[in-house]
Amino acid sequence: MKALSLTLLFLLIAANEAKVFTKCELASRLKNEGMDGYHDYKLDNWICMAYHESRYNTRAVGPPNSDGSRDYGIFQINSRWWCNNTQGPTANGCDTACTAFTTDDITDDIICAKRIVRDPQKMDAWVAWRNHCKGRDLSEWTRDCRL
Ligand SMILES: *[C@@H]1O[C@H](CO)[C@@H](O)[C@H](O)[C@H]1NC(C)=O
Ligand SMILES: [Ca+2]
Repeated sequence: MKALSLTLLFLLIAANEAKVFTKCELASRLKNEGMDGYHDYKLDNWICMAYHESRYNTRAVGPPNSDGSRDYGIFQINSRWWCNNTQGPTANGCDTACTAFTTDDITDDIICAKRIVRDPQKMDAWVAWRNHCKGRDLSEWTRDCRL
C-alpha cells in the first residue's frame, strides 16, 4: 500500500509539472540538436513557431481541429498525420503515440519536427509559423540568447 501511494503521489506530481521552456533555453536545446539551419530554416524560425504554437509549453494539447484531429506538445504535432492518439485515422508518420509529445523530454518532438519539415510543405505545415513568422525578420527571437 505504501508503495502504491508513493507511486500515485509521484504520478500526481508528474502530471502537474508542465515544463514550459524559456525562449533561450529552447533556443539552446534546438541549436544543440542541429536545428539551426535544418532544411534551411534558421533557429529563429523554430523559436518563433514554437512560441506561436504552444508558448513553449511541453504539455500543450490543442482543441479539436475541423477534421477531429488534435495537436500535441511544444510543436503542436498533429494526430491526423504524425502521431497516434487512438481516436481517429492517422498516417502516424512519426510512428509515435501523441502522448509522447506532451512530456517534458522533447527529444522525440524534435525528431518528429525534423521529419515534418522534410516533407514538401516544409515549415508551412505549421499554420502559426505561416501566419506569424514566415517571411519576417525573425532575428529578435534569438538575439538576446547566449548560444
Ligand atoms: C494506433 O494505436 C492503436 C492502439 O495502440 C493501434 O491499435 C493502431 O493500430 C495504431 N494506429 C497506427 C496507424 O499506428
Ligand atoms: Ca516527449
